[in-house]
Amino acid sequence: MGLENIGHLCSGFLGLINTEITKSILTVNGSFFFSIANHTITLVGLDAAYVKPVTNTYLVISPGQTMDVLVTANQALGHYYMAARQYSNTKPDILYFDHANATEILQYRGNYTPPSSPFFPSSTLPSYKDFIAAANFTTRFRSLASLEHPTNVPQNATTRMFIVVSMGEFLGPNSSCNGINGNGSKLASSMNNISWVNPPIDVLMAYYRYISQTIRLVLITALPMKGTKVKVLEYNETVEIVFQGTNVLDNSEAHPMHLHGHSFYVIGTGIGNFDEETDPKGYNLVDPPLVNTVEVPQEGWATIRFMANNPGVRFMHCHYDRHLSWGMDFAFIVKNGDTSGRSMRHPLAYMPPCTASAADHSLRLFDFSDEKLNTFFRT
Ligand SMILES: [Cu+2]
Repeated sequence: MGLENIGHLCSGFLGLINTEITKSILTVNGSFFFSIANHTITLVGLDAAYVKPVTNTYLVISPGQTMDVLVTANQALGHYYMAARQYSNTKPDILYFDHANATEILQYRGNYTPPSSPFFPSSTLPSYKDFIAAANFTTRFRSLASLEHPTNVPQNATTRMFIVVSMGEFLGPNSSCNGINGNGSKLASSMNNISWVNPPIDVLMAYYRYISQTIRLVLITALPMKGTKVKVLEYNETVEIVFQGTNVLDNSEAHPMHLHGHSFYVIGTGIGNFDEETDPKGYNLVDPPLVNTVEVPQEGWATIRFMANNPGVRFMHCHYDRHLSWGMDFAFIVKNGDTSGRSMRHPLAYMPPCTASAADHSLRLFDFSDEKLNTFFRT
């Protein structure tokens, strides 16, 4: 934050980054509401791309997201709190999270007697569980889509993926964990039931040496499989991903999905199970926001599209640290284009030999074709 000495009627620029500092699980590794007492704020950028201005009395920001916000100092000379508090998008009965407010003071320049205590945005900072307030803000994002800043939304997709993002558990009868049901289990996260395991060598070197067969994935259950799975994309493929949240283990929450190396358009989002017949009819292919993190809503879905034009290994993961470390991750390998400027560099000729076994180099490819939509939610 940086509005501690602003002139009257001046406009200030505020860059907000949710850095998801991990103090402990369920404390500050979360989404946040933000508001400034007596002032409106105008969102003009998301993840370094312009959006049509959104003026509001508060905002909500997910882990990993960045926002550019304008504030005009048009109130009486004084001191005003800028305050943030957690937006807890878990079940209503989960209350053991950090309820502290993070604050700084917006302080006007000039000759005046400051109040004994700054004003606090009591009426505009939403409450911790205000799902409606969060949705009312995030559903207003639109790209600028002007002549100077046009959009380039893929109108069709050459690769379609349906990815279920879910919580789960690993059973461990000999574990020292009490587990979520007292059964010694450990919490897990997964994407299409695969809980990511960091490979013993880097994925790019594995790609240069070995690629094995496509596999079919099992349906989503509370017991994911551990694995290191990647999806290989041709250069310039247009990719569509539908992310579907679940209520497995009665544990639905939002997941801010983040892609390395590419921005993507968020063309649709909704609550409940994605309907492949009706939901695509509501896609925004004109001015969707261009971002690198999208929050898949609690018990809902989100659809993104992007062009795979940045060769390399591109990690995709939930930006909640705990979900990332529990396995809600996978990687794309974007293949080279037709020129050296559109290609990864070759590995160095004098790269030291890898000591991992050949089996460790074997990566398997996602195949989403057998997924059944109606199995993802508990009944
Ligand atoms: Cu997550």
